[in-house]
Amino acid sequence: MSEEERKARMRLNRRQLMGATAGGAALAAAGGAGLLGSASKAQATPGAFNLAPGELDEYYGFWSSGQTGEVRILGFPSMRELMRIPVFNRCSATGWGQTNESLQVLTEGLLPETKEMLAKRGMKTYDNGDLHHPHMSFTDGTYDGRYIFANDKANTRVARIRCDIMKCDKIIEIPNAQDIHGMRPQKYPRTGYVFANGEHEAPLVNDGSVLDKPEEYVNIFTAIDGDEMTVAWQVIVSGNLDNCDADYQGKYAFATSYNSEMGMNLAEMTANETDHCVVFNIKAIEEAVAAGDGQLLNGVRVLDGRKQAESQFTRYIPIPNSPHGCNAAPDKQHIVINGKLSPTVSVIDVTLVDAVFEGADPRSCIVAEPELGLGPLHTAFDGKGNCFTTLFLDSQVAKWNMAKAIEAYGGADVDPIISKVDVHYQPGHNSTSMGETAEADGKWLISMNKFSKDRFLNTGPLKPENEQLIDISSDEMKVVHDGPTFAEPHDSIIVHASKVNPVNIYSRDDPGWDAARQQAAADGVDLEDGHPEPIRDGNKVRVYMYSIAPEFSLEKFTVTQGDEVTIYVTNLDDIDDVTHGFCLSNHGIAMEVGPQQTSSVTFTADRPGVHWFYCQWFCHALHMEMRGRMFVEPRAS
Ligand code: RUQ
Ligand code: CUA
Repeated sequence: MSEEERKARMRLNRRQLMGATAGGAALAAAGGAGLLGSASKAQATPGAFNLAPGELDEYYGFWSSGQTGEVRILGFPSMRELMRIPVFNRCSATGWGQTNESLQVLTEGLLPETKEMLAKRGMKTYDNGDLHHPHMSFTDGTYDGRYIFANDKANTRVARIRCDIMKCDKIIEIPNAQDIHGMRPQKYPRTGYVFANGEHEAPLVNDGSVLDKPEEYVNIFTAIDGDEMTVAWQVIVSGNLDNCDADYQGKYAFATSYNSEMGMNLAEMTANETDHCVVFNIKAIEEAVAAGDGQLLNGVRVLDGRKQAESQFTRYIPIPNSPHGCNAAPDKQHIVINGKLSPTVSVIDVTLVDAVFEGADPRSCIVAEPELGLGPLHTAFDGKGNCFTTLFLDSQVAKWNMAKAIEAYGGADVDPIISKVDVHYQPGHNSTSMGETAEADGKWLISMNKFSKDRFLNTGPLKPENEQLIDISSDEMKVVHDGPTFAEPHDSIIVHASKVNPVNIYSRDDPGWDAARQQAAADGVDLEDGHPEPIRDGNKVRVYMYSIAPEFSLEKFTVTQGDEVTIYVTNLDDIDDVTHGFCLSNHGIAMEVGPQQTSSVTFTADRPGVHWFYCQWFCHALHMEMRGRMFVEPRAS
């Protein structure tokens, strides 16, 4: 339809929505809140976390959900859950994992052998994921609001979320590696690379020719091109890679590595007194990749950076047994390696790493190693020279001073620990406001505790985790809020709201439904016009409709039993917050269709009869009336 016609249709629709038709003004108010003007947007009182109704948070929190497989958006510091972004999981509300558009994201990046394995099980993609680490893209050492990247430890994948629409647009499976765990974007000059740790070791060519010969197993460090979402290069390393981070110079990436023994069981894995932080020399690796060194495996250039290879790609810095977290400080100079089995954290000075690559003792870049307590897992920063380390076994967070820790390591008689606070219970990750950027602002800390035990009403044997909000604006840390969460927020980032600018309405040019656009063009249909009759193509039938609250453009359509039906719905409303849905009852079909979005879904119409479809996102006073019928004619036998 022409732009004029489209606008005319929408103007008409606005009048209806405002109550000129049945339903009345009061009912109309229940739909289309955006029409009535949004409430004034009050900013919270500085330092307050319990916001008044209508007040907006100062930060976005992007939260992992562990084995749930999604990313959650929280308002922070209020800790109100604002949105869930399905990624590796399935979502009944939005149709993620069911619409053709989401299936494309979920399937296009899978390895051929994975697709083959799943097809034998009647599946198109994995149903599950284990999403640990959501991190935003950087430009010049701080968040740039473009993307969130996240790992899937369960099925060796990395996903990207577009921050303009807050939807996942790419998922790739990482070849040659096993179980992506630690994952961080390059901080400088920009992202750039997304570094991804393969946690578990396996034969490099894992085709069954090598089984119980651990001496032939390897671990893989991967650099992904975050713009293209393709694997840029990989490096073979010794030991299991755990967490990682990048420096603020764009020269090195760092990864904690446990099990330098390459043991297969607990006793073997913890036999040695020391493990490592592996440092990756980005320039040396890029030069070797450009020169075609190493081997090409599954389309990826793989270099040998194992300890015994003594290459210029890596250095192995000895760290006390089984380090876990790896955190670059906002001073742009220090990397904190968290001891886990050792009560210490080890501080690397990035300015001393060049010398290590030139032959200096690998430990010569360690400038502090304060003993903080039992089970240090992760460290966050306030941008004022202080660090906050979770102590898993002690159920505490320790606040300590970087400069004092360095002085103490040099022999001075100073205690770097400033204070400790009890958390409930067993903290893993923690995050500070803007703390993993050069703009750390030292206002808030979140401690993501693995156990809540008695902190909330009993929910049966499975209990929520507990996140505690801690005010870090003074030396004495104050726990000010408990927040229960479902499985399992490993990690989070706290991003100032000024960095994130999502749109309210999709652009009709959005690449998200390119395939639908192409199919419609091939069928001679304009997605915005829909088509009065299903378009038949053998036993494939395509149904094109649009929606404007509170109507679908088709009140009925007819297909034949056994047809493979694809329904395209284009939401022509361009009003904030007027999302429609398409739910086909008794067919397991439901999807979200946001303002100006096109969504599609394909299924086989196997049930003769009358089947209602309806809009399942409350959109209008006449939302219940937004429905239509699919007739399935019995196949002539
Ligand atoms: S790493 S605590 Cu993925 Cu610590 Cu979860
Ligand atoms: Cu459209 Cu509810």
